[in-house]
Amino acid sequence: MIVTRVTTTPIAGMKPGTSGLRKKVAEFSRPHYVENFVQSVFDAVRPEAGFGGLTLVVGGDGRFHNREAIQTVIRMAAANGFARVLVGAGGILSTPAASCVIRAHQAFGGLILSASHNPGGPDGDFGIKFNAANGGPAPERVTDAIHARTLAITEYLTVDTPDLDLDTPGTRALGSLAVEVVDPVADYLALMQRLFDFDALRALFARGFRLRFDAMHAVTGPYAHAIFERELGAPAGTVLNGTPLPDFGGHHPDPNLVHARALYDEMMGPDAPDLGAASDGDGDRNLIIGRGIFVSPSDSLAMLAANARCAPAYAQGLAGVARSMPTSAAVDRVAQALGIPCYETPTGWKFFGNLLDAGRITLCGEESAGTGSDHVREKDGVWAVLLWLSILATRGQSVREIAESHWATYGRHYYTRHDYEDVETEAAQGLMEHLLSRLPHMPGESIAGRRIVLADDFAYTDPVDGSVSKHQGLRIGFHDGSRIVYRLSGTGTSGATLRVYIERFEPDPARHGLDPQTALAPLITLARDIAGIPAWTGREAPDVIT
Ligand code: VG1
Ligand code: CO
Repeated sequence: MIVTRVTTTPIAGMKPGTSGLRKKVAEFSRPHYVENFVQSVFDAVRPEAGFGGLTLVVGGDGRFHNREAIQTVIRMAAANGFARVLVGAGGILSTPAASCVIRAHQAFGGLILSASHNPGGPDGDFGIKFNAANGGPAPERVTDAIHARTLAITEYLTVDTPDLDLDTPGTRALGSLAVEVVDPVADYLALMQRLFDFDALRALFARGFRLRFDAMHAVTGPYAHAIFERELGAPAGTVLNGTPLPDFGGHHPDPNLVHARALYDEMMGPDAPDLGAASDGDGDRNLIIGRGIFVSPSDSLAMLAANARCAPAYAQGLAGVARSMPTSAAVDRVAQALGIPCYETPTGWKFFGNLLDAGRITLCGEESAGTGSDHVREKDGVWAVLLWLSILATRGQSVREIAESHWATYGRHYYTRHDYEDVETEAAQGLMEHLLSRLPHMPGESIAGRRIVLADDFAYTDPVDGSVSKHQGLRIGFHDGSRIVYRLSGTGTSGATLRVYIERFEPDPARHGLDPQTALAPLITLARDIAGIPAWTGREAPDVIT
């Protein structure tokens, strides 16, 4: 095997965002693009002794360009001296499964090829992220080093070989590199069997419980078919859109109330199943809808935390919990009642890694439909559904009953997120900068009858390693505990997306049955006015409301 050193020059714009590097497929298809980024990752993380003896995990969500990129990564892994590559058959590994495989096989790390909830296909998005030996997304220190390297790169290493067969399980040699094509589901299924009582869940389905899981033609199809239908005995047809397609069937694999509308409508309909769920492109998100009731991700996190003991893995209780800053404080109330710590981190799963590794938290989540635990180092869509199923099986109640009793106990955090997508970048930045400049004067002011008690630019000091992350979103808090947060997305690939997060606490059970848009209407108006959203963006209304 002859290693080729290919001369290259830096390509601008390779700064990983909230979750890896995401760009249009057209950009990733440019000569040297994937190679430059992958070599920069290798250069940034290479141990002093090199990659000899080490294992790299590779897989993706099956989107357009997945296979081409995997072939490139494998050649470069061989040239860079790795001993072994584990690759999911068909190039498939969901993000949580990749995390699981890295941990189960003591790999050095992994490259996950996905742009997650972003659309796919030739005109869609592609992405790459590096996960470390703990199975979790590289922390900022590492992504900064990768970015620095992309700006200084002069060459990459590869080998000249024909494409490898990625579909037939088994081990093949590429020079001194062993390429093992593995079942993408096996390790993950084994882990789920250790965490949950599969007999109890089988009994639930045997009693006629009805689940509808929309895999959105994305990566969770094979996992959902194997676990819900084959292992747990849910009837065929439980899993919808279960075959991963390179363009996700032309749909946007984002499990929200806009893109998973058909599931939502079915769950609100006359003969709705007991539980409706969906996951995103790379399988790390979860949408939870009960019969006639949508459970917001922030509420879902709180309800999972309050009921986690229903699954064997969490029967001993939780060490602590964490949520991203824009996520509602519903889980904080559960933590307080349980007498366990609750951490508030910036947006992005990488910020949970240290807390999980240190054993400070067991469960964590984000308002963007991400929930997970210490079983892997990623959020995990199928896992969240299994935990919900465990709770429903143990409590023998409906999703609605569980939600309503939760609110009666802890109070309800009305919550919504309004997204303004593909806004002109300068306009979005102008809005944020202008707002930022006004924050220092805000505390003490009253607007529309609400007194501002907090106005800041959220910064986070990691309690484990002391690292500081600044500029993580603008927060405005009011005397009654209600809150507005503004952030610019770090996962988009064109223009800017402004996210506005709005929250209000309602202690009175007589007022827990409102539509969140109604319950939050005055705050929604306030959020628009404070930031001058129409004036800056030219938009009168958000594109997506969740
Ligand atoms: C979004 C979500 C964030 C999530 C990230 C990756 O980031 O808000 O909570 O961690 O996507 O999720 P942003 O910067 O666009 O707000 V995934 O499922 O796309 O990997
Ligand atoms: Co995702």
